[in-house]
This record gives sequence, structure tokens and C-alpha cells, in this order.
Amino acid sequence: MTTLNRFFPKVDRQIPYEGKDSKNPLSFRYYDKNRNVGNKTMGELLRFSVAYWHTFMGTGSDMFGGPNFKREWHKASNPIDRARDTMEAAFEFFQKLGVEYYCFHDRDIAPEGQTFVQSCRNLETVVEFAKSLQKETGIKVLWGTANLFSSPIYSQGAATSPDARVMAHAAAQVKNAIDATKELGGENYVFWGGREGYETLLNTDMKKEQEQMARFLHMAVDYKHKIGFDGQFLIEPKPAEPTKHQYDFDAASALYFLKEHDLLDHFKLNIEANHATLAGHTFEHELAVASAAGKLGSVDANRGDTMLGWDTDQFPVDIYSTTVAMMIILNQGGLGKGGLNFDAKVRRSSTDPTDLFHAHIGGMDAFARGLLIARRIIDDSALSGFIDKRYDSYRSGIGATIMSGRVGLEEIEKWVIGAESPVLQSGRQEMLENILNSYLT
Ligand code: XLS
Ligand code: NI
Ligand code: NI
Repeated sequence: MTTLNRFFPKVDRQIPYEGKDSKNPLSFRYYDKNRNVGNKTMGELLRFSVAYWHTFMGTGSDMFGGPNFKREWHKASNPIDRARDTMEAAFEFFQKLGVEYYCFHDRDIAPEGQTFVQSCRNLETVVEFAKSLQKETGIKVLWGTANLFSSPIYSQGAATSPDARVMAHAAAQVKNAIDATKELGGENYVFWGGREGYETLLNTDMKKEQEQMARFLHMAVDYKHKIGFDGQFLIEPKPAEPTKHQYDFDAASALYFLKEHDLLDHFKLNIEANHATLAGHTFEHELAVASAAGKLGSVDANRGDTMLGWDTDQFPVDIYSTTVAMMIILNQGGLGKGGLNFDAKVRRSSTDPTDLFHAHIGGMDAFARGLLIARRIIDDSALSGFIDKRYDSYRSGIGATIMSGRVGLEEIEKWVIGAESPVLQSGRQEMLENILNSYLT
């Protein structure tokens, strides 16, 4: 590419893998893309993706202060020129980092116009440009989505707005975002309903709003089939923020909603670490709930802060957490079309564009390391052996009889009367924690 050193001149080559003893901060210590882990490469298993909104559109602003980052790619005065510069910066970054995927919202990559039609035109223009850069570099879209939360019209909901004209607007916007994702060969399409919830029940008909959301998603499914988009649809749960209560609160409530409205066959879930903790769960709990339902489709890899109660979207660094996450992912045979998308942003004080590299390198290494450790734990049956054994009593005798469905409460009562009282085996939590820790070298 001609623009290779335009926006990140301080990183003048692709980030190399140098191994765990490297002292070079701009190198990978664990992520070695072509290394085989089992029968796949690290790159194939991890499928890292950069989040366009945080990394290229993030300004460092927060509730108490405005834009803080002075990005070269945001300097052009014309919005379309700015969008093109941003796209070039993005592709320079992807190539130098060595990732194959990115995720975007319609309004990240293209500016909103004065009218709906103008916004659609802007999107088409930028999509054409992105398409040419993708072709040139081989970089792909993990997922696209529509921003149904920033515009003032969505302040009382998009699909769940009390105003049908707003729901119509959201539907038309989603149609265009799906078109854009298809045009760019996106492998998934995400629905995250930041405004699909309520602020107060005093003005809200929850049943009606959820029916609207279901109708909305059904229309999206119909459209997907109509245009032959073969990407996977994903719902991204989050309990709150910006609304007080979001309908897709967590994995379990999203799954119930999908089932209730006959949508389960058409969706999987995109689980975000920080959303899990906001819902009062752990990241691994949400992964496990989704995976148990056969619905773990993709992951927004980030972390929250235990001292702060909001979606801080920090880069993942905790090896314990990435290890357990990768165990769940490996145990279900990988993420399929999904991947690990860094829905994460550098802190307001990390003002140098090079910090974007440090952040992603850290996240990628944390997951690569988690992957290696998880693979060893699984190969050694270090934990699974114990878990298997813990349920032994269901493999034969009364356990197998109960699970076969051939007996009811009366037959079981007879068995209990004739049997000895059960002596429980230890759950051995501390021993298992020690085993896990012994792998974290
Ligand atoms: C916000 C969400 C958002 C989605 C995409 O909290 O994580 O970034 O991933 O709309
Ligand atoms: Ni997210
Ligand atoms: Ni989030």
C-alpha cells in the first residue's frame, strides 16, 4: 500500500513475534499467528478483530471532558475526506498489527448526512472505498452493525421506540447496514440495542416494546434471506447503559427472548466481557450460558474495572480470565464464523497513536497465552477428568434410570426407601483452583 507510513510513522514495520523473553514493547510475546495449537493455527483459532469505533473514532472524551486525542486522520475539514483518511489509517493499523478482521457501525465508517438518503449515500461511498482496501490487503469484516443509539431520534428507543416513525427509521437504517456488511463480505451482523430498554416503567409498555423488537428482528431475518446474506446474526446482551434497563439484559434473557419470539434458529450471541460483569455475572458465566445453549457465536473481548461500575471497555490483560474463556471456546470447537473483537478503548491519558498498538498487542498476547494454557489443561484432562467423574452416578443405576425418563416420583421414592443414604464426594474447589494456577506459568 502506498499509505503504509502515513498515520503511524513510529511503527514502521509489522509487529513481529519475538517470544516471551522479548523486551521490545512493540512485539508479540505469545501471539504467533502461524503457530499450530492442536490442528489449527493461533490466527485461525483467535480470529482477532479491531473495533473501528473505539480505535479510529474514539476521541478520549468522557462525561467530564471533551475530545482529548488529536488524530491526524481526523484533521480534514470535509466529512467524506475525513472518513477516507480514517479508513486509510485503519488499514495501515490492521496491516501493521497483523489482524485479519475489523468490526464497524455504519456511522463509524461514514458520516451521518442531513437526510436519511444522504446518510445512505455517504455509507455507499465509504463502503466502496473500504472494499478496495480490503481487496488490496486481504483484510475482512468480522461483523457490521447499525448505530441505533447516537442520533437524538433514538433517545426513547429504536425498534422499541413508542413512535412508529422512529422504528421505521431504525428498520430502514438496519436494511442499509446489512447491505453494507454484505457488500464488504462481513461474516456476521450484530444487534446491540443500547436504547432498547426503558428509563421508567411509568411510561413504558414492556410487552408491546418487546413485541416491536421481535417484529424488527423478524424483518431483519426475512431481509437477510431475501438478499442471500450468509453472515451469522448475533445479539449482544448488555444489562444497562445507556438505558437504565436493557431488554437483552444477559445471555439467559436474550436466549429466552429469542425463544419466546420464534427467533432462536436465526441468532447466536456475541458475549462481551464488560457487559457480563455489569450484569452481575462473570465473563465465563456468560460464555458458559451461551455455549451450553449452542449459541456462543462471537466475543467482544474487553474488561471492566472492579472499582468502576460502568462499561469502561478496557483491553483484556487478565490471563486467568482469558484462560477460562479459551477453555469454554475450545470445548465447543471454536467460534466458527465468530471471533475475538477488541471492543475496547485506550484510556483518555493514552494520547499517542502508538498506544493503540500497545493496547492491542496486550490484548492479543493475553488471549494467545490463555489459548496455549487452555489447550494444555484440556489435553491433560486436568479439570475435565474431575468434572466427568463428578457426575458418575448418572451413568448407571438410579441416575441413569432417572435421566432415561422411565421413572417418576413414586418409583424413585421406593428406590430411596430401600437405599443407603448418600455420602457425597468432595467438590474439591480449592484443589481444582490450585491445578488451574499450576498451568498459569
Ligand atoms: C456497547 C456495545 C457496542 C456493540 C456494538 O456497549 O458493546 O459497542 O458492541 O454496537
Ligand atoms: Ni460490544
Ligand atoms: Ni460494550
